[in-house]
Amino acid sequence: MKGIQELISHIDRSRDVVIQAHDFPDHDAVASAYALSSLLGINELPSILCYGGEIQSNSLSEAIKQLQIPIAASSAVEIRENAQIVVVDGFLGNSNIAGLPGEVLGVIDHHSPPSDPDCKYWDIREHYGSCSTILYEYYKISKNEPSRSVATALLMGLMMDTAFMTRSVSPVDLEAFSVLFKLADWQSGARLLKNSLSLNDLAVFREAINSCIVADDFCFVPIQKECTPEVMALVADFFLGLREVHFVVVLEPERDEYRLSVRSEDLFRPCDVIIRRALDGVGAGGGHVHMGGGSIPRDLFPGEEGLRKRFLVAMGKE
Ligand SMILES: [Mn+2]
Repeated sequence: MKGIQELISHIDRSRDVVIQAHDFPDHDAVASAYALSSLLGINELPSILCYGGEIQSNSLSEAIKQLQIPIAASSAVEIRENAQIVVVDGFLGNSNIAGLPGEVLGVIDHHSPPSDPDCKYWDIREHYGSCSTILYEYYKISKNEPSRSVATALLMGLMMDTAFMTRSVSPVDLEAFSVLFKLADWQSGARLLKNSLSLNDLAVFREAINSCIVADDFCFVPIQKECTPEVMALVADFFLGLREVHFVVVLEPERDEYRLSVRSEDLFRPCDVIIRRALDGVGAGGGHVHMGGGSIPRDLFPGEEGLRKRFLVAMGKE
């Protein structure tokens, strides 16, 4: 199995190592980056942690503060031309990774890649519930124990990506859960994760409840208010919690594009496949079986009803 020693064998110690979480990162991306840099640190390899875009999740910025995770926006760190970049929880073929200077040396991810990455080291485990679980295994195989802070971050990443162990959970995720649980400060972790909404977000939920269109078990939720990806994801999860609904698309406008958050409870309608089909020619997206997302530039937007129809067709319902 791949692991930290194989990654290290590709690293040139005379050049900077940069670990990059995907743009507008989530708990899993930041935890994976943090755990990887700590493990490299144990092997006397310093690294720089960064992410593209900004952090739009309150609970994530709180977690970064509390766990003292040394990560910053890529715009705020100096990255040299000859830096070696390791991307976690997403990869360059994907539209959500900021193009940084330097060479992409490695990719560690659990999303299905559009194509095989073209770099020296890659480790993609699509059947894992979180990228944090891969990093848990890197620690295990190298016989190192994550610090309390790293374990807490990893456990939060795992819990977030699996919706508290109810989605895409594989046996290794369960193992990671039980090991990390004993090492982590889960009380603080849980408090942060369970309080990611605020009263300000109620307006978005109110609008979503008023605007949703249900056809059979497909719920389409167009909202006009701009909101963070985190709130959008929670709106999507909320509708998926309705007994009659098995597939959800939440649509939200951003400055120059529309964003989508997609959820599925049906193995025969995996989010990544349906999203790519529905957005063919107008946008980009991807994800896993149970969750995914995408974006459509404003000038290609087919209209709310046009988009809803595209999803119906993609699911073979029309
Ligand atoms: Mn992830």
